[in-house]
Amino acid sequence: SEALVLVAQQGAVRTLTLNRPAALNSFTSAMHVELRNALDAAAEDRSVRALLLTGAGRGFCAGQDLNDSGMVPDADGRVDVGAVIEANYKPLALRLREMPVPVLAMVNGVAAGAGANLALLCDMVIAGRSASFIQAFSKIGLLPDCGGTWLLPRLLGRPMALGLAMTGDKLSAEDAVRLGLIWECVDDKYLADTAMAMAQRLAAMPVKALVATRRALDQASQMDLEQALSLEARVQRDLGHAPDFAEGVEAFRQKRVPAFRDR
Ligand code: T3D
Repeated sequence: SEALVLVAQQGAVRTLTLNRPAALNSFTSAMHVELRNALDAAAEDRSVRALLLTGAGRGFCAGQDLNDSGMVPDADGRVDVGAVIEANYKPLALRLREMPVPVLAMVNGVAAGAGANLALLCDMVIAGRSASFIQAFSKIGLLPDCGGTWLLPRLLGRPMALGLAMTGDKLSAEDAVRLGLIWECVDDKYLADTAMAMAQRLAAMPVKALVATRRALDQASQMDLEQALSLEARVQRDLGHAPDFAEGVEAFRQKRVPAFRDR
């Protein structure tokens, strides 16, 4: 049977493509397993220096597949949605935030429910003009999962976060840029080239420092200034001892392009 997650590599950029286009790449348990395995393989492979996440066909990801067998009611006649979150969405979200390389979402179409928050968990999001983001959860009596409750108020502030989560209204890619929710929106025909160019650009950068930056930003958001300054000193000390820093400074002095290798 065909892979539910397609894996490809161009240079140092690993591309993972959710591949259930007939159901807008919504998540089954089987697709979760394949995505976890693909993320683990990318994390372990030193030749990978950036990750690009996208969807096959006209959608990015429509969240949980509402027809998947995991959705079948238990003996009490109730669906254990919490178990699905613990088993599948929580490990996915943590894996994405702990990837040892920058992670870029290329949102090629609708991103709904957990699919929207999957994109927003990534380090950068580039969307096609026809793409959209929908916090679909409220319409079926759930709350935003896959990190939504944590991400949305941080990214948008409480008013927009709650408004989008309560209404489940569709947010266009252009509005998502305007709100600062995503990095960029480009015409659909330029999406693949634009996203790959950005992924290649990140892959050529000091990846170890980029990942340390992601981690420090998230940690500092829970700190006061003094704690954040101490965190910066601690992380900067480590980065300053890493070969990439020596290479960056030497390349600057020699007026040449640096060759970064750390990961
Ligand atoms: O266990 C748990 O539930 C816990 C996890 C929860 C996390 C979640 O993600 S909850 C939210 C689940 N997602 C949704 O509620 C979104 C449902 N989908 C939609 O609202 C719409 O499909 C979209 C707005 C995303 C797109 O609309 P549109 O008109 O462009 O496409 P469509 O015609 O609705 O969908 C195309 C096909 O994909 C269609 O199949 P068909 O009729 O051609 O055979 C549709 O049924 C299928 N599809 C879309 N989303 C899902 C889906 N099939 C299963 N599950 C889906 N989520």
